[in-house]
Amino acid sequence: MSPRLTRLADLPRGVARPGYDRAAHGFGILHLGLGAFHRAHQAVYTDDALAAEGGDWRILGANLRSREIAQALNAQDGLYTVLERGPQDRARVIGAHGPAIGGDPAAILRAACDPAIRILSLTVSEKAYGIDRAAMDADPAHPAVAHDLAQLQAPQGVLGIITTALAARLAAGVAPFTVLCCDNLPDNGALLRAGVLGFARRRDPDLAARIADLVAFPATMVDRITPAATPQTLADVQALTGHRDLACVETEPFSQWVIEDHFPQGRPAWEAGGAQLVADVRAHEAMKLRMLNGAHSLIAYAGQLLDLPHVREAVADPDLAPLIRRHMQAAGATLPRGAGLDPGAYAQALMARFANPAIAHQTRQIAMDGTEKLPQRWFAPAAEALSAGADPRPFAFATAVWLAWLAQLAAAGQIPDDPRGAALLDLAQRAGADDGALVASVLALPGLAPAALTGNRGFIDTTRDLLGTLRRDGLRAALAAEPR
Ligand code: CS2
Repeated sequence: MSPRLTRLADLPRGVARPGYDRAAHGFGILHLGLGAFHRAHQAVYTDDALAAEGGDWRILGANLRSREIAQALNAQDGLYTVLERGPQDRARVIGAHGPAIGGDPAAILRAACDPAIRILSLTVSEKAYGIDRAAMDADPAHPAVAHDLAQLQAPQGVLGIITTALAARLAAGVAPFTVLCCDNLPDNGALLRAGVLGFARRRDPDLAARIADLVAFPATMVDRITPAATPQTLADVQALTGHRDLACVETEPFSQWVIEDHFPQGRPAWEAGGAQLVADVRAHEAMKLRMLNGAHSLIAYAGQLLDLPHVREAVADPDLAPLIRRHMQAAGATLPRGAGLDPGAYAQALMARFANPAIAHQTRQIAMDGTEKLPQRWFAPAAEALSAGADPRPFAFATAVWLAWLAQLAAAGQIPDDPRGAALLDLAQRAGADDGALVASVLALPGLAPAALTGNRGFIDTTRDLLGTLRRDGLRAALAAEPR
């Protein structure tokens, strides 16, 4: 059996490795959310930054709940392999991580108070934050927020840990860390800032005021398609590196990171890895969320209905592909002009990335957590399309596909994999065969769709009619009937 990956010395020649002496660099980043995406994205940029310019910027990784990845990393001295799946698989071992924390919020809080930590970054997924996006405030109904408001000294959730750590640092005269949200949320820096301030206000208005004054929350656009690792990932990594690696990830060759350059306590030289440090990320972020992620969600639900397990099969489907392009075009048309974006070229590049034959990105995985993802992916651009006088039909179509998928699950008594799954199941079962009732009741879920959309008769009726066609004739027939 191959040895476990624990050191760099005996890796084969073709495997790239850290271009710096790991022991010579201290830790400067605490990262929450050790999922595959972080390991394939920010950690790689940090590895490049350490090689190019050094600094004490290695990453202390932590998962709030699960222990598995932290245990795997700890057994491997923090080392793991990124397998880049292109025309040829390429392996690279990342050295930026060190000891990791798994499922131990008290240890995370201690680490967050360490003066050496100057950046706290996050990829915890949309649903973990507990932010009421409509009110731009902490959501006291979110289980982690509710817990943490009651137990200020033993927080378990994102807002509680960040706020308690900042309070302790400020009280001790330690400079606050910069908070770097790397999740696919709209205006993610401002959103997390609003959540933290809302949480802090509930415990102490003075603390909230000091955080507002002193803490930076730069926004980011993050992008790298990173499917969950499978036994095949492990086997291919083992074949390339000669080592067993239980923390390896596979990803596409493409990677993009656009970061608002606001780091009062400094930052790694991420531009060495190709990151773009800019004054304002909003236009880039909207393009990515609406075109890439928006198309992804359409592909996910359509793929589930058509039995297409992977994104690459969806974009190769002659009926579906034109509507994926139509969706991207409609999303692209909502983007700000004069921001230097080229939505046409971006759409083309996306279709090529989605088609990557070496990447098996499951439609089932992307279909998760729709109520957390669709507001920024579909409903915000749909409302903007309406107010600009554009035809919102592509967004109505996507919405109808999602609702048809929900109805199909509900008919089988299955709860969708979504934080509001039980409510969705209930609404779909109550609506039964009534398309109008399903559209109206689901879109009326608080915070899901803007009033400009739910109050627009044309949009609602079009969605209802499309849902009717989808349920009566099936998605194939609906695809064929759609203008493109
Ligand atoms: C996907 C994203 O699962 C999903 O919802 O749309 O994870 C997507 O692959 C990444 O944002 C790509 O950067």
